[in-house]
Amino acid sequence: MRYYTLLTSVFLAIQLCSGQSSTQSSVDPPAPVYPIPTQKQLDWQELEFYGFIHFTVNTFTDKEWGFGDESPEVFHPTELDARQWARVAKEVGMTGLILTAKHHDGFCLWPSEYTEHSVKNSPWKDGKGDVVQEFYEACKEYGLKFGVYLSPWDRNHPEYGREGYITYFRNQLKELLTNYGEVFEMWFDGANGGSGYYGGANETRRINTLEYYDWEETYKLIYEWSPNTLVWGVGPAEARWIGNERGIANKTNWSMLRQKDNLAGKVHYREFMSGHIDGEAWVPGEADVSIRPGWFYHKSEDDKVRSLEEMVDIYYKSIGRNATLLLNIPPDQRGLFHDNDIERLNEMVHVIKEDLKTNLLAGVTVKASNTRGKLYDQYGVRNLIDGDQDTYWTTDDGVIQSEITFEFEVPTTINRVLLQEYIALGQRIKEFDVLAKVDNQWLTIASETTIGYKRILRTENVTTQTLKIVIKDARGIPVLSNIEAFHAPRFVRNPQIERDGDGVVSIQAEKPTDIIYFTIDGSEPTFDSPKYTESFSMPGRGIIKALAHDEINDQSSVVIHEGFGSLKTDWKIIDIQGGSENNSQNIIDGDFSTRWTSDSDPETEFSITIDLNRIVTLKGFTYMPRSEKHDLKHISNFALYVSQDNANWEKVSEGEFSNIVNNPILQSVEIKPIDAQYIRLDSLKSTDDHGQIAIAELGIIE
Ligand code: FUL
Repeated sequence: MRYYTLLTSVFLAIQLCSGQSSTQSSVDPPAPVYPIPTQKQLDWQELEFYGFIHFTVNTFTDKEWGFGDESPEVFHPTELDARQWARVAKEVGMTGLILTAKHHDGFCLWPSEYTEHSVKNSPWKDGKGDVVQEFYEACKEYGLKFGVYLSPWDRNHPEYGREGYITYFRNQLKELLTNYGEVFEMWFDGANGGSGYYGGANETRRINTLEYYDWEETYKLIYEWSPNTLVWGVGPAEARWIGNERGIANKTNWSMLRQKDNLAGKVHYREFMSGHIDGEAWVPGEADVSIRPGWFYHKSEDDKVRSLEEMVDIYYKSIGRNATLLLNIPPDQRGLFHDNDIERLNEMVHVIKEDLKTNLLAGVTVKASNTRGKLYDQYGVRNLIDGDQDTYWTTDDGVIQSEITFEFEVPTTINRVLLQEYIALGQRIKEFDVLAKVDNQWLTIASETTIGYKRILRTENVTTQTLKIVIKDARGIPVLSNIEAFHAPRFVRNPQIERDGDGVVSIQAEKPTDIIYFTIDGSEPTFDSPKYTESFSMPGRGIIKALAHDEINDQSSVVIHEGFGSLKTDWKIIDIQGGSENNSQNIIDGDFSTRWTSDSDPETEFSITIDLNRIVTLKGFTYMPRSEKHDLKHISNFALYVSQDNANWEKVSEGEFSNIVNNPILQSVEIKPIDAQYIRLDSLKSTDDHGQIAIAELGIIE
């Protein structure tokens, strides 16, 4: 080793004396810090942003999970055009699309040889169509990667839960992986087992996901059929779920996972949000989220497309936190993306493009406290700003703590910092700071943990001539490929409109200097509308619309609408079965952060009866599950009864809150309008066999 060091310095000295170009280097690259990604995983990570398409019988039955007994007859898109999906995806910068070829209901969007439960028995194209084929061709035409979702759970198949289904499942996998073009990602959802049609058995079937599919063998077959396909989700997957359906990774996000533990059922899925610093396998996170509350299209959600603010946040909290973003846009009953979704997508991409438009670090003076091989360009700091992901800066062996300093020619305002590690050699950085010199003092503008493939920090505006990145701790010497900085325009966040239990409304803007304009008559607020100065009373039903305006930067938020029903102050819970009356007021206090819980064994189904204190024309009800506390269960199956006199009751709805475990959002159930004063909600089944069920709030739709 000493001999090597001596030789290296002699070589260096000769080079310096002869003024030789320092690019011909003999300094070894840094040793990898394991685990490291495969080439397939590296290529996949670079895709960054791709789309999800949830489309099947559910689109026509208005459900999130089909039971499996849907007739193929219901599948009848009138204007299905996969080229529209691909065109929109391409225009907004997506790199691929993944289609639900088969969701939990078992209906196949391609004419599978192995079942009659498919498009071939639907009226669409007289049973001669193949959505997967059309989708594949559209992806090809627009230069997008082609991906498929094949639900391991099949609520239609008679053999599900038994051996026969595994053969069926693998046959279908083979069809999808070999009959079309190359599949870039195979998506295996984790929801598996429960009630279903199962060929007419109409029963509950539970399986052990870890064992039932013999994933080892199944994966072997997949790679035989399609070696370049990246497998996502269950089994020894090459990429992982991010642990929620909100599209959000934790700030600390490792691309490693203790996969062995995971396969032994020892990892809670919440851990997926951060991965494991000591994970033995490279299993990077993919953040999936729908542009609407549900994964499938529901007309009732046309006005519930996620706000621009939320979409922008999702981008920064997924791609900006070392995850890929899989964004769902559900085609409607025509088989086309809805205009509202397209508009929001375009708005989101516009904001991101504006935010990250001009890299202010391109061409600035940059220095590092240490560079591997000293004067060699091979690992020099200019590699950080050369726009080339394949070149990197790194340090001498053993030098972890290090600093990179950027010197602007003139004082420059920044509020975004983008950093990338050269992950081919492993993910390393554990702790780093970003500092700016302001009035000759170092100001810490960010103190962070991981970087990974990409990290984008949103900071306050800071005007500085010197910016410094301080690497404080890492799993090995730092190896960074890129650093950029930007000055994003001010994005004015939506004002928050709240009404308390007494009917007092308050509206709050993000910054005290923002001016809020609002209306209460349903009209769109303009700069001529009243300015909000203090809270006001609005006990009855109504709608408030508001926008926030930043006069200095001349930027406005979007207009936010908040509809309120009548106050529930007159409501009374007159009966509660299967749980104590204590805290029952929390069910109707208008506050999602308080809750009521049922008895610990919800096998004893519970029911709640509410007196609305007046006859209303009821159009439905809402149920807000408790979303933050994970050891509490939710209602999965319900029945709703109504009455005008608390004596004669009529059942007006019965159903399932599908996917409530992974996506515990406000559940809205619409019914045929009916006059009622009393409502009774029966919980018929919970999301798990044991434990208490929590209810944050019940409401009505008038
Ligand atoms: C979930 C499924 O149960 C949903 O229906 C949806 O497909 C989502 C992407 O994954 O777990």
